[in-house]
Amino acid sequence: MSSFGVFWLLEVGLNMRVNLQRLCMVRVLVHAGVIAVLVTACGEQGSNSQALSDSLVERSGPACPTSEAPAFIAIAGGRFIMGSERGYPEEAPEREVSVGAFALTTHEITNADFSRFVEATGYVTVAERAPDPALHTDIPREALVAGSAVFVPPTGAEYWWQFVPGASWQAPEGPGSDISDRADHPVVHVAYDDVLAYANWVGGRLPTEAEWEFAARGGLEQAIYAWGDTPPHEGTPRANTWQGLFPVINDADDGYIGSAPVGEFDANGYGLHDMTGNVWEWVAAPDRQSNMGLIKGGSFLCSDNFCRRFRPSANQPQELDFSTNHIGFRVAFDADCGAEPEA
Ligand SMILES: [Ca+2]
Ligand SMILES: [Ca+2]
Repeated sequence: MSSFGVFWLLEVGLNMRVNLQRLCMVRVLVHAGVIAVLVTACGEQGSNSQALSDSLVERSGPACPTSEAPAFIAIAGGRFIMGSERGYPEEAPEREVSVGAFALTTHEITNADFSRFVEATGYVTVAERAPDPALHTDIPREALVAGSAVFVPPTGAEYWWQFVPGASWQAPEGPGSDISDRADHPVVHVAYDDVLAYANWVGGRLPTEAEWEFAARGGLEQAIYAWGDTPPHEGTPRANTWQGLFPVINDADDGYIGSAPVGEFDANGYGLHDMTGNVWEWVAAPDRQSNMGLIKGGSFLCSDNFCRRFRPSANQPQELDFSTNHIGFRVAFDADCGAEPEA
């Protein structure tokens, strides 16, 4: 499995993205007009944890919940207008799409949920696996360490995403941090294989992008947000996003600088929480060949001045073998498992 990272260097009206394929996890510094890219790690692993991962990621047959499945709600499906012509260019065109009946967990998968999975299976996430030096002879051995990307508020001209050795779902900000007081927060630092492995364990799968967007809209037709057309920051906060000037001023008017416990904000029309913000959510990737997938919903880092992708129609490309501290997921189930649609 190859691994590479994408970091966003600047977003001033447009996205300027640098694809660093085969450089894997990188640390990007922007200083005095000079961009320095430091290779720090790649994502190959030939150990038992890789074999375990492979065995848990593959699935077949209907996606029906096991006894370990978190709370979910059945959604009847239907036709809806997907996308938007009032957002970023990639959201267009608006098109009519049909979605069949399915079910979706009411919350983002939490640290407590993921802990049960790891305890039961011994699964080791992508971010926790040290790269295999034999597969990366061109990279200094000391640079091949496990870790993940963490948002670090800049104090100067440095870039705000940093590769932190040792950062993982159990240590979201790196060594010294933990999740002891975040059991009900969404799990983060999970790459695509990690979320597939968890979904398989609970009998589920990832929602398609269309299913996710249909669910996020909560029955509203072409509303800008999951609750209507009122911006998230007007009146009572409706979601955990970023208020203030990203990336330096986080007013936290919604009560949270980072992630929030799942379900802190009102559910949408289908009874689903945090389809807007808190953490981004993986949706099913059409194929694995390109190593690119999509995430939906925005996160606690999405602000009006930087990334207004906390709308149902928005999306963001994401490398499948890449993890950060603002990407999580929720799980879908098929409809033919005996659950009666409630929405
Ligand atoms: Ca917030
Ligand atoms: Ca979310």
